[in-house]
Amino acid sequence: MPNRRLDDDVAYVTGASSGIGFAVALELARAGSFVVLGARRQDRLRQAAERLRTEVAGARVFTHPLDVNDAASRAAWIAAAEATAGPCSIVVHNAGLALGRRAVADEDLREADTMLDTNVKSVIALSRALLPGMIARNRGDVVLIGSVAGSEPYALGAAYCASKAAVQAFGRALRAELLGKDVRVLTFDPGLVETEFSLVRFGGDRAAADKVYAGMRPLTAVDVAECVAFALTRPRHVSLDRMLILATDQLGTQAVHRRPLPG
Ligand code: NDP
Ligand code: 8X3
Repeated sequence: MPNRRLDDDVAYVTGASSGIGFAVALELARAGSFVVLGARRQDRLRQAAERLRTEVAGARVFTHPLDVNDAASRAAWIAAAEATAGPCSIVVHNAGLALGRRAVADEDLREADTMLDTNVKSVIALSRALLPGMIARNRGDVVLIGSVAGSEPYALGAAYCASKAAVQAFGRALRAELLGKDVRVLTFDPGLVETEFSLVRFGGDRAAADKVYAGMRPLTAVDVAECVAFALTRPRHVSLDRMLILATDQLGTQAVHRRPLPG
């Protein structure tokens, strides 16, 4: 079955200023979708839009600032997107982060709140805003970017792992609610993807971030984005409900094969 085109789709992508979110926006633009990009960093959003227009002839792109943790910002992003690009037919809940590697006994509660707000509560809030339209039109795709951390939790990451387990549970419950509607819920659980994720997790410490991927072959954002685009371009009666995407050098969260570094 050839890939379906997404020319009639309008994809709203959160966290599109870098990493997986940007790569998904690019793949969806290639498939013909109008893409709406949201994130907090305006300069990076502008660069993302420029790159999309350079790489995809005739790309339809709209950017607007978005802080997924701010109700007014979410409402303004959706209003601007609807006015410019049209109603959302694909939402990619990608904005997310981990902060620190800490034992629960040493947890920084502000960091834990930020992870749960960004990775879980904003997904519920944005779904509350966008789902009624999808249900009324009987047409839509809800893409959730979870993580292998949601099903294989690890020490020193409890709050992040809990947030991603919540994303998985949310997706399964939503899928059950929407049975009988032409609204798919597609959850992707990547393993180690080399993006700005670890730099953010370690507060900008480049050496600590690089160590996460040292000696192994991590996934790239494009690897994940291609899986998302593949799922979205299946015929509408096919729902790739859950996809675990690991680096070949990685066995879940517990074991990573690393080669000696040169020198
Ligand atoms: P990046 O740090 O490269 O991208 C994170 C994106 O989220 C950025 O665009 C950032 O934009 C955005 N973001 C963060 N907070 C907010 C906010 N409050 N409002 C709006 N946007 C926000 O990391 P990844 O691309 O790797 O991460 C994307 C998703 O993938 C996350 O949900 C992450 O948990 C998940 N994931 C990542 C894995 C990895 O190994 N990299 C593995 C499994 C899952 P800005 O700062 O401009 O707002
Ligand atoms: C990001 C992947 O294994 O660092 O979700 O938690 S991991």
